[in-house]
Amino acid sequence: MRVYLTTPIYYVNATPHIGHAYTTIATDILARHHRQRGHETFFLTGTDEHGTNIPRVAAEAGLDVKAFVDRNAAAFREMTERVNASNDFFIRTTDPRHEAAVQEFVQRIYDAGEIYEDVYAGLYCPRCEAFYTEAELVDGKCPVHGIVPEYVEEKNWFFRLSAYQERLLDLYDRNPEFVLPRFRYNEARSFIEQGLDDISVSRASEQWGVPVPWDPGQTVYVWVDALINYWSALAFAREGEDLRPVLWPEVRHLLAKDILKFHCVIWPALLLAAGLDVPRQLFVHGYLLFGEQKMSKSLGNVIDPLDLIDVYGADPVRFYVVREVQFGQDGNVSIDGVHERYERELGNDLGNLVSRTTAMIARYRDGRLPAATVAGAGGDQLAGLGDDVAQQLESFDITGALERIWKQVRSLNALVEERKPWELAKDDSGAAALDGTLYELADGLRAVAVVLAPYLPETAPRILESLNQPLDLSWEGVASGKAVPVEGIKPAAPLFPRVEAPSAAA
Ligand code: ME8
Repeated sequence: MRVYLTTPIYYVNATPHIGHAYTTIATDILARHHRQRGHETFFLTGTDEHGTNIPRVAAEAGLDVKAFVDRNAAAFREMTERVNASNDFFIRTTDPRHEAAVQEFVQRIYDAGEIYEDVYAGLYCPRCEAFYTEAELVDGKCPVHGIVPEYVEEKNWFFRLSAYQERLLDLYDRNPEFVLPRFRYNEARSFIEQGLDDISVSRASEQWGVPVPWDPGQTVYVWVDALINYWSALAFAREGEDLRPVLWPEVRHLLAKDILKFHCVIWPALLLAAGLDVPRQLFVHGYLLFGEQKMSKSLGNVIDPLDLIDVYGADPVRFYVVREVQFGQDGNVSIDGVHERYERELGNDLGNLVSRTTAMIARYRDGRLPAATVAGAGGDQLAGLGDDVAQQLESFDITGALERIWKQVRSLNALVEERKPWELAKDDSGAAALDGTLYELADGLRAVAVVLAPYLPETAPRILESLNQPLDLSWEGVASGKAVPVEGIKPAAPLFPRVEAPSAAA
């Protein structure tokens, strides 16, 4: 199986906030999971650096445009690294190789007769880099940014999007899982069904962009330029190799609902026009809200993921965002919430279980984990875990899969309470039951570490280390009885040490 996963490429008009980190983290969890299962996996993220807004914001910052985009692209790259994303490449749309690919792509569509010249007159939100009709505005303002759009009138090149309605509807009807979740599929499909207008794919007044190859006085509309990254990157992401024949169209795009129309409607149409295959699948997630509002730089209500990572580390932040908000829905996030889950779930449920298990093996068995001799009284504790999680992650249910794993953590904790190893340790009659119980706990934790590794890539190896188990994260490990007999297990240091509560730290 081949899996090519993408995040949107983020605008460098601002610096990253936790909403950007969110999509990157979710995509990373899927990429790590697929690699674990031996699937050929490629994970792409990057930055969107053209558009009418960028020169303006650069000027406000008193910087040359190129210096400005370099600085902010570096901030996104840093965010990507700090959340511990395992991306295979980081694309920047100012990369000359991407720019050349954009020209080649639009030329194909032009040669196919799907682009024509006309006059554009209408409303444009420079923050969205999108055109709006009067009907789409809220109180005359952009529905996303709440700013009054600009009236634009210029000669543009237009793409015959309207001609793709039937083909798009057909695509949706043949692939009921083309867009997930289902309500987003319905949203995209009904948008297409309402009828599509041709779209402007060039700007006459903007120099900061990729020149239209047959009319170099104009630049390619930033959204067309940006979408093409998913295709262009494959040509040069790996030195000396063209991955396009290998990985296209095995692509799964992840994005939030703000950019559904561009990805679920315009992008497949552009691909069809260029004679290319449409993406395999798209997953549209919701918004992280802060104080019930969409977090965004322009609204000024953002959480900086790096500040949180400084305090809690990357794993707890990764864990929090996908656990707190059902992936696909909107949900509130807060700094107190991060702290609460850090203490209660990571510290108590998981961290203490590792501490207790290793401490009991050290104390009652002198650090020795015997081979599995006693079948657990409760049957196979781990039955179904691997299959359930794999199935949920295949349908992008990142939150559901994590809950399934947490159920396992809770049942291991329940096992300790039920079997009471400290009582079994009182005399020899309990020796076999104690061996069996300690084995089940260690083996269960080992399997949990493997299945959790995509979510907690730093913590998982530490769990295996504390149990002196091989650092093998392959999927086969998500099953019972794979813990190997070892010696020298010591009481583990806390995985999630105490952190000052945010109010105290502030
Ligand atoms: O739209 N909650 O870039 P962008 C959840 N350059 N996700 C959020 C979020 C929030 N509050 N805020 C941002 C662009 N995101 C274009 C994309 S792709 C060819 C071009 C995430 O910087 C989410 O993935 O505005 C959303 O779709 C994306 O950042 C928008 O990033």
